[in-house]
Amino acid sequence: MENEITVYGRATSSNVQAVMWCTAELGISVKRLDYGHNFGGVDTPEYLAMNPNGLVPVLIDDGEPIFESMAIARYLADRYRRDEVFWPSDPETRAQVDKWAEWGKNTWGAAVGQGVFWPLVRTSPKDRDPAKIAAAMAHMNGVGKILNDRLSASRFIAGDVFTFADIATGYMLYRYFTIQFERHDYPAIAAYYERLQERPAYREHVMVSFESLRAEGA
Ligand SMILES: N[C@@H](CCC(=O)N[C@@H](CS)C(=O)NCC(=O)O)C(=O)O
Repeated sequence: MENEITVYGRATSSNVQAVMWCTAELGISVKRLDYGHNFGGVDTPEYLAMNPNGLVPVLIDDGEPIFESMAIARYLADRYRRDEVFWPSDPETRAQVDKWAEWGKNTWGAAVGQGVFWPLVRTSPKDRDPAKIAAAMAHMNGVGKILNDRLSASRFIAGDVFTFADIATGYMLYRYFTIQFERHDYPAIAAYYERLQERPAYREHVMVSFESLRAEGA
């Protein structure tokens, strides 16, 4: 019998969402187990042996556990390669995709997390620091301009076709567009978000309610 691929992590975690979206785009089936936040289970010795950070996601294929969502996604893309466009095997061609994947996760995704998700969803109004939020939003808008400019010139982040980099760039967009705040007008980002929503895997794994994560009064 073939080994079952297991993802540990709740469906409401954005990092789990990126991994699950990737598995669906690769056409591989995985078992996802609810761990983390209200489900707990991440502070046991067994879980910490898989990921000493006590965070989700963790992936088990047929070897050692893998943590860090992008390390997991890259592993899956390498091992279950869909085609030479989504995740090219040539290092130079792949780097052109991967530079945007890294940027999507660590620059854009982080800016959305710090600019709106953490302050407006995960932090109670009484604990918010308006000056800090304004600075984080200004930073997010600056990064958003880079994204909007890029997407004005190409349909997807690494070019005109959907690649691995779109997972790392697109997984925070559901939150970006559903959290209530005064969004800057970035038409190319909005059109890109529409394009991503045409993908069943995006709708299933990324467009997941985050209501259970709201801090008191948020
Ligand atoms: N850099 C890590 C971050 C992992 C992370 O921060 N996970 C969050 C959820 S998005 C978590 O485990 N939070 C605690 C919990 O759910 O119990 C990754 O990309 O996998």
